[in-house]
Amino acid sequence: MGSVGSGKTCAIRSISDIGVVDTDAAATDETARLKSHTTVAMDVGVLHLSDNDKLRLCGAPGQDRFDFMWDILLMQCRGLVLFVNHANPDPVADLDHYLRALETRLTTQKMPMVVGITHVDKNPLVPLDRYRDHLRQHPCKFMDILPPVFQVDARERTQVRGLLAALTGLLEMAERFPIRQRKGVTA
Ligand SMILES: Nc1nc2c(ncn2[C@@H]2O[C@H](COP(=O)(O)OP(=O)(O)OP(=O)(O)O)[C@@H](O)[C@H]2O)c(=O)[nH]1
Ligand SMILES: [Mg+2]
Repeated sequence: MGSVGSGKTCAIRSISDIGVVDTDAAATDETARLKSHTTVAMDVGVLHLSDNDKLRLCGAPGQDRFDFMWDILLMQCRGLVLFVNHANPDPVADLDHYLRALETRLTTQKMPMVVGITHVDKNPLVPLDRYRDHLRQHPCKFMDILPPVFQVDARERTQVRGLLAALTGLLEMAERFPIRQRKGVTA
């Protein structure tokens, strides 16, 4: 999930071992000022981790008007990557917007999550600690631990892979260790 143009579709295209099924359509609203196409339903890709393990990758639309897809995708979701476009005018507000959207939907469950900050190359002098501070100051109930924040270029396979490796680590931890034993763990 994450803001329009943050790189959700791009990240899945960078990493998927199968041809990505996307639902990009020509942008006709204010999104057209940012880019020519936008996701209207979902992207689907697959990453093979080993002979037996694979991650199914689903990309959500960034636009609020397609938020019914967030409900559908979150129903089947095991872990979340939240993308934030660092070059947007107020990216911390973007982060907060999607956190609130998640909080209203994930009322009874925990969801492992990592945060990927994209387009840092366009705004390299602004530190990423602002996102970590915001997460620390605005914890959400669905968060089991404070989500790690990474700089990532969604066009770079190795960087997206790193992000997903962190998420699979969190998933494994959630499976192996009960919540009570992990109290106080931060990232
Ligand atoms: N300069 C720069 N460009 C990036 C980076 N990451 C992704 N991009 C580009 O940003 C654009 C992201 O577009 P999409 O992947 O369609 O964005 P999206 O998040 O799927 O957007 P919606 O589907 O509209 O919500 C692409 O043109 C990428 O090539 C980055 O770190 N730096
Ligand atoms: Mg997209």
